Amino acid sequence: MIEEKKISEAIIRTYSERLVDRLENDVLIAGSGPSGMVAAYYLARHGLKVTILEKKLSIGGGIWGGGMMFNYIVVQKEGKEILDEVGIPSKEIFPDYFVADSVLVATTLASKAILAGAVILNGIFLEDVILKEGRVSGAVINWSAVEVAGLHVDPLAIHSKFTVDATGHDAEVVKVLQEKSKVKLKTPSGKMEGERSMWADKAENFVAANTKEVFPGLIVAGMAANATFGGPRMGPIFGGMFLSGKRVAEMILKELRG
Ligand code: 48H
Repeated sequence: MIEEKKISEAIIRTYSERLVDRLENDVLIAGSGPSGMVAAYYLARHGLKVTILEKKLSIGGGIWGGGMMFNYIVVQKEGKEILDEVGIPSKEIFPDYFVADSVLVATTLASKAILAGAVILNGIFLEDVILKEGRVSGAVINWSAVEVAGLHVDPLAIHSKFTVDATGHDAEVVKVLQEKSKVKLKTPSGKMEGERSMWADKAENFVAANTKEVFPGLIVAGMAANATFGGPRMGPIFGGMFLSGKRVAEMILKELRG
């Protein structure tokens, strides 16, 4: 006979144990868009303890909508190599313009990251960072539902060796760090430079090149890198997002593993 309280206990106990386990991380990634999930996949595959915080209930960020809800994304050769590696088929429509089904991209990247060992905590958002002795050392978190309801509920906090801002156009982690702590960022002006209008070719090169530590302990990835360092947008071409995620993993693995 199925007992209701056992269903509840199974969920509560398992989730609570996982949450306690995730109080300490090698890497915390805010945002489960393409850059965050690719970073999580490569980091977890190399044995690092990685947790993604995702504000929404659904993973994937801007992947699902493709371009204007035509649910395909475009990647170039370097991006296609990452799709190949995780087993997502793509089709070359013009030389070096490959299309992939955006629903398959979102679901496969999530599945690969989780199966590699990453944990996604959805419905939870990073509302602030832990800033100690000049280094971002973790995240202040809360239920997204608390924010939506406008409730006054104090947050909890979790530690990490590195935090990644993969929150997309809004660069929410960099923004909160700048607004609250008035720190000097490693950008030309020392502040967030802001995203520029579309120039796809320049933007795609810009994103990987500017996936870097913007403040001790805090790395920017994906559109958050362009927003932080003043790069243009690129529209629904995602190779740069994937390469940015891979670059995050390479940088952190070098730091932590040498
Ligand atoms: C937890 C949060 C928080 C928070 C937001 O926007 P994303 O898909 O991010 P990227 O940078 O990996 O990919 C960008 C791409 O999707 C895109 O928008 C492109 C290529 N645009 C080009 C153009 O010209 O428009 O995903 C970010 C994720 C989302 O799922 C948010 O819900 C989540 O981050 N998020 N999660 N804590 N504070 N803020």
